[in-house]
This record gives sequence, C-alpha cells and structure tokens, in this order.
Amino acid sequence: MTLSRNDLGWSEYFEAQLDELDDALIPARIIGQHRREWDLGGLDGVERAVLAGRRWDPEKEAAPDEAQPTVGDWVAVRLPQDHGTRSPTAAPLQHAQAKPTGPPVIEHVFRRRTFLQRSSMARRGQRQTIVANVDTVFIVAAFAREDSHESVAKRSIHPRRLERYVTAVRNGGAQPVIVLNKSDLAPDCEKTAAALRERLKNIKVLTVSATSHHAMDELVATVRPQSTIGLVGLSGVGKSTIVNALLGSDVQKTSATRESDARGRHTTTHRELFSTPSGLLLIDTPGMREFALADVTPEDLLAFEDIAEQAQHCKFRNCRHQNEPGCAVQAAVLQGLFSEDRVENYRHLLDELEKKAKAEPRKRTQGAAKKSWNRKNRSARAHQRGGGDEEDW
Ligand SMILES: Nc1nc2c(ncn2[C@@H]2O[C@H](COP(=O)(O)OP(=O)(O)O)[C@@H](O)[C@H]2O)c(=O)[nH]1
Ligand SMILES: [Mg+2]
Ligand SMILES: [Zn+2]
Repeated sequence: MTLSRNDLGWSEYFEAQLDELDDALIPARIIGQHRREWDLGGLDGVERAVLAGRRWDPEKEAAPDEAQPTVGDWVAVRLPQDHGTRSPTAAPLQHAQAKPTGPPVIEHVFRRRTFLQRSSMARRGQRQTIVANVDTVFIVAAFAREDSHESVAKRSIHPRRLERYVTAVRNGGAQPVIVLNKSDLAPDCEKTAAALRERLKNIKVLTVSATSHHAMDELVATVRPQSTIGLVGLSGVGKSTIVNALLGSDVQKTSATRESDARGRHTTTHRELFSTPSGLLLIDTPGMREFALADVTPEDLLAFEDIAEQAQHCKFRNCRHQNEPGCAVQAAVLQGLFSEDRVENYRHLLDELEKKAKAEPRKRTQGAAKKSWNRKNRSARAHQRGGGDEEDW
C-alpha cells in the first residue's frame, strides 16, 4: 500500500517550511533507516534514498547527528531525473554520483516538531535522535514472571529508568505514556501501576498484555487519531508484539525471550514506521541498553518538578539534598512526601547534567570532532556486526 503525504502526517508546520526550499525538491517522510540509507514514504512508492554528501561536512553542520535524518523526519529529496541540474556543491554520496540515475538524494531535513534524543556516555555526549516528529512515545516496560531469574526481574519495571525516559520524551516535546506490558504474568500488576502513577504524577500509566490483546483499545484511546507514536524500551519487553497487535497482523518479527538471561534475540534491528488500519503511525525501535539524557537543563526535569520546587527552600543554593543542614528535600522525605529513591534519581540526573556541562566545550572543537566522530561511528558499526544486539550508542 502506498501512503500519501497526508496519510503520513504532513501538516501546516511542514508546509510552511516548503517555501524556503528549492522548487525541485520533493517532501517525503523517513519510514525506515538502514546503515547509510533511508526508506522514504509519501512518494509514488517506497524509495530507498541516500544522503547528499555535503550533509556530512562538519564545517557546515553544528553536530554530526544534525545531518542525519532519522525515522519520522520529513525530508526534501531530489529525484534521479534531476541529476543533470544539480549544483556541484550538492553532490550525493560517492556511489550515487557515478550513476546517471541513482537513488533519490536527501538534500534537507525539515525542522522537527518533536524528537526523542539520547546521548551516550560511551560516545562522550554524542547525541542521537531516535525518532522525530512523534506526538506520543509509548515507554514500554514489562512485568516478569514471579519465579523468574534475578536478571529478568532486574530488567523488568524499573521506576528510575522510566523517569529517565519520561524526562527525555518531554524534553523533545512529545507526550509520554508508560505502557506496562505482559500484565498476564503478574496478578498484582495493578498495584505496581498505581504506585507508578503516584510517583510519576500527571503521566498516564497503563497495564496491557500484547499477546492476549488486553487493554489494547485503552492504549489506542491515549493517543489522537492519525498521530505518530514511537515505541521505546529495553529489548524483550514486547514493543514489536504491541506493534503487531495494533497493526492486526504480524508485520514485525518478535523473538522469544530466553528466560535464563532475559536476552531476547532482538529481531528488531532497525527503526521502522508502520501505519495501522485506523491510521495511526507507529515507529518500532530496537532495544536500548543505555539511555543518557541529551540536552537537558535542570528546568527540563519535569518528572521532578515537585522536588525541584521543594529544593528552592533548601538553606544552600547548591544543596545536594544528602545530609546538608537545612535541606528542605530531606525534610520532605522524612515527612513521607517523596521517596528517598526518587530523590536519589533526581540527584543522579543533576550530576549527569553537570558532567555534561563540563564536557560540552571540548565536544564542539570542530576538526578534531570530525575525526573522533568517524572513529566512534566505525566502532559502533563494528559492534553491531559483531553480534551486538541492542543499539549500544
Ligand atoms: N506473556 C507475555 N509475553 C509477551 C507479551 N508481549 C510480548 N511477549 C513476548 O515477549 C517476547 C519479546 O517480544 P518482542 O515484541 O520481540 O519484544 P521487543 O524486543 O520489545 O520488540 C516475545 O516472546 C513475545 O511473545 C505479553 O503481553 N505477555
Ligand atoms: Mg522488537
Ligand atoms: Zn537540599
């Protein structure tokens, strides 16, 4: 089935950006991402495109990742028949350049309405945009069988991890919904959900079971019709199974989780956008081992608004809320207003922000940044080839 631009969520926001572009460029949405190629939707059929070579030039781009279109992005492409008229500065990647009729070339990425980014400590704060232009992000976690191995339990519902996701989702302007999957495995799943709702005020928390199709309608009811939804969460939590349940067919491969070590076979290897019969757009992603925050300021820690507010009453402006005298946050913990665990997570996030702030100036040094980025990119790919299962950067 060929999806039109409107089916894919084209809106005024993007239409308004068209004026700034060369008339020969055609808008399309990225619906799949491969190593250095992207699948385009909204054209006559699905097309595999490459990125214009100049977009890799670090002198012209503020950060390498900003040159990278990601799934959900709207891009402007030049179709092959225009090859003769293209200016020399707009040369596509080498293999596309040699042919008279190559693949479409992505010349421009539209300003994003929303995004979900992470940065990786392993990559020294290098940002990666996981999905773009999503209205809602389903943050998926899963219940584990009561008698499951310790490592399985560890990978199951983890409030701190969920808070990190919530912060990142809100920071990119999308709406988070926490989806606790595999409710069939946990008789007291509602108790866990209630505790999470109490902790993460104002955030929707749903328990569902993708395999037994429990609460799938409620899940759909949390989003606007025709909207774009990204699914994130660790491998094996059931993201692809949820996608299949909402699509009404097994489009995404899922994998049996090996209960012994909680590691599935990670059949979802790249990000891809699907359209459900009712018109929702779903972006499935591979699991993510690491989820550091990208571009967050303390004010952005919306999941901790109440603690931040309380912290204004601390005696010392740089209070770490541990055992400083006159700490209003610790006082609130003693009164049972916040859990110690949440405060610790809050402190942890602030530490991360501080560390990032210190590392930032070095990252921006241009020439050196290009080399080190290339190296990191190579090692990330080598890691993937070496059987690395989750996206590890
Ligand atoms: N018991 C149970 N198992 C589920 C449920 N949803 C998914 N699974 C199983 O969990 C495993 C991993 O699912 P998958 O969708 O591949 O996870 P993903 O890595 O997050 O995409 C598969 O064996 C699924 O059948 C559920 O609601 N209940
Ligand atoms: Mg999957
Ligand atoms: Zn304090």
